[in-house]
Amino acid sequence: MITIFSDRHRLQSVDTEFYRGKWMDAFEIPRRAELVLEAVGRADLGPVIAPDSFDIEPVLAVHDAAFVRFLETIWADWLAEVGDIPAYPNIWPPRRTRMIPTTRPGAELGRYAVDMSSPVLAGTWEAARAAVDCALTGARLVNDGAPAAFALCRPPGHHAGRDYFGGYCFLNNAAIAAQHFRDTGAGRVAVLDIDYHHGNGTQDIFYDRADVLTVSIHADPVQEYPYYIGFADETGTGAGQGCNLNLPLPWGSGFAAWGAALETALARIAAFAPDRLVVSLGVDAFEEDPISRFTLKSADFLEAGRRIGALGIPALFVLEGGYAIEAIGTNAVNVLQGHSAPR
Ligand code: FKS
Ligand code: ZN
Repeated sequence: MITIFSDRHRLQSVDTEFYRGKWMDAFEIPRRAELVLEAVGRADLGPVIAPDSFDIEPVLAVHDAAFVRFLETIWADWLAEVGDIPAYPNIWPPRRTRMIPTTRPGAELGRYAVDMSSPVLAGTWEAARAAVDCALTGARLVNDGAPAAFALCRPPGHHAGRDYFGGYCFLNNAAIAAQHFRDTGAGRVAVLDIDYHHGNGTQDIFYDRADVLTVSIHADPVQEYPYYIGFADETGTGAGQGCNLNLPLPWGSGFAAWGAALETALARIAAFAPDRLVVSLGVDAFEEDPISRFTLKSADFLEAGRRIGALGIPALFVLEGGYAIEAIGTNAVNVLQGHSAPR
């Protein structure tokens, strides 16, 4: 399986993040991607290539144009007004706000940000674009006949919606790849999100569409980020009715419950009979993950990969979360090796 990796991911790097009222050592750090890359090499998974450069069109097929312009330009505005420090919102618009454009970067950040975990830096736009390029290059390889490809994306993407960012995510790599599959001939595309956190951005982007099935296994949003969304009764709307499946699980869930949810997810995907599968590959359901509360073991990720592979649908894996530094590489590569294992 080919891995697509860009070292431009390092442009998104902070030492600390605001977590439960304190500045703590950051969880979403460049070392995560480097460790996954090392594990790919150790496991002899296959070649690692740099991404091709795509133009902005596939990004605009998913994200709002004003939001994209904001992401591209906000750093310069912040730098001019505030200086060379990470850019955070200083206010959020309340409900029933008219959302009139402002002249101040702190307020514009609040218009589009959902939380405090995703500061904009000098290199954020370039890093986010590089991650999208990894996903789109992987999609191209799958379109060219590869049974699977691995987009080693960083920053992650599944919390980014049409016009919002947060949860370490700026552009929704998986959604952009799924839309790109549609725009290059796939009639139906499924997105399977196995990150510990609900893929709220991805769900939201495709919620009213019948051509893209979104399925997510995640921690109960009553207890866990991104909260408010990701409940089992969210099944899609309009033409997309029945094309979203949420499988929330309580804190403490292990492979007994998680594996059963995966079976449900895979049965739904098989019934949908997609031409392409995008897997939002987070490995933060791991038992040692420092910010998560599921108890999957490294071997469980191998089994998850096998089961996904048994679908036999050409698949693009897109890296999302996973914060147990010592195991992130093994866990991610286990899914990929399970997927490629002969059956
Ligand atoms: C609140 C602590 C939690 C946000 C957690 C984000 C999880 C991100 C992720 C992704 F895949 F996107 F990286 N912070 N301050 O793992 O879902
Ligand atoms: Zn996550």
